[in-house]
Amino acid sequence: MPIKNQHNSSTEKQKVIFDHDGGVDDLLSLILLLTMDHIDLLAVTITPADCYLSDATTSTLKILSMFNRTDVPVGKGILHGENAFPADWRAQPKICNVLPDMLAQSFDQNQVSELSADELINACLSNAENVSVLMTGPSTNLVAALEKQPQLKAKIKDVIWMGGAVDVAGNVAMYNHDKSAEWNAYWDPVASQKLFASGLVVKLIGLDATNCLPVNIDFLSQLAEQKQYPISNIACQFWATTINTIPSYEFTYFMWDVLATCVLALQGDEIEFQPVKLNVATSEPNAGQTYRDPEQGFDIDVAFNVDKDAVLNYILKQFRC
Ligand code: AGV
Ligand code: CA
Repeated sequence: MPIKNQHNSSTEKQKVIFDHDGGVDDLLSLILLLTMDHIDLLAVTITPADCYLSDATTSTLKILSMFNRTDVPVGKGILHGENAFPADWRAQPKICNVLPDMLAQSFDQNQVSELSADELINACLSNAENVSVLMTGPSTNLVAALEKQPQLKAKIKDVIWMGGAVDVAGNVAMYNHDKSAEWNAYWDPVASQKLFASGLVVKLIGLDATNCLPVNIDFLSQLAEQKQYPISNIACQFWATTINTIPSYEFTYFMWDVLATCVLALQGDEIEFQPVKLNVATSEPNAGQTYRDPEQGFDIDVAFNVDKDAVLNYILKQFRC
C-alpha cells in the first residue's frame, strides 16, 4: 500500500543517513522521517542493539515499501557493543511485524545492501556532501565507518544522536552499574567516547530532553481521532504495543528517538541546544555516563528545553498522510 512517493532528486533537500536499532521507537522514527518532504534519505543502517537484526531488517523493509521507497539501500550492522540489551527488550518490537497492516505489507529483500552497515555509510558519504547522520541507537556503526575512512568526516554536516543523560539519571539498571548512563551510550561506551572525541558536530538528544515526552494516552487519543489517515492508524498501533510490555525495571516508554528525528524539522525554538563540554566514561560503575568535563571534555550541543506541544503537534501533522 504505497502512501506517498516523496522521492525527487532536488539538490535542496537535506541529505540524511539514518542508523537505528529497531526498537518500536526507532520504527516510528523511520515512519516520521519518511513523511518529511525536505529530506533526501540516502540509506538506512541497522545496529543490532535494542532489537534482533532480522526483525529490524524486516520492519525497515516493510516501512520503506509502505512509503514506496524501495530505492533506499538498507545496511545490516554486524558489530556488537560490550553491554547487550536485555533479551526481552530486544524481542519487544517483534510485535510490530505481526500487526495486520505490517503482516500484509510486501517488501523487497533486494534493497538489503551487500555492504555491511558501516561500509554502506562510507559508500554513501563518498558520494555526497553536507550529510546529516541521524542515530537512534548506539554509535558503533558510524564510529567504525569513520575509523576506516577518517577523511569522510568532512562529508558530515552533523550527527543527531539519541543518547546520553547529562544532568538527569540514566536508564541503565544493571548489577555493575550506578544508573548514571543512558542505554545507547552504555551498549558500546568506547564508541560513545570516540564519537564525542571525533570532532564532528554532535547534537545530543539525551534523557534531559526526552524525559518530558512519555508516551501518553492523551496524545494517542488525538492520534486515534485522525486514524482515517493510514499512517496515524499504524503509528497508533505501534505506540499501543509500548503501553504494557515494558518488563524488567522500567514502566514508562518515552518518545526518545522520535524527538531526535524531529530535530531534522524543528531546528528553532522548539528544541533548544546548548554547548557543553562533555565526556564519556568507559568502565564500571558508570560506563556510558555522559558527564560534564570542563577541562578535558568535548564540545557537544545538548538539548535541554523542548516545546513539548510544538513537537507533539508536529508529529500529529506529519502523520496525517
Ligand atoms: O534509552 C533510550 C533508547 C532509545 O533509542 N532505547 C529505546 C529507544 O529506542 C533503550 C531503552 C531504554 N528503556 C527502554 C529501552 C525500554 N523500557 N524498552 C526498550 N528499550
Ligand atoms: Ca533506539
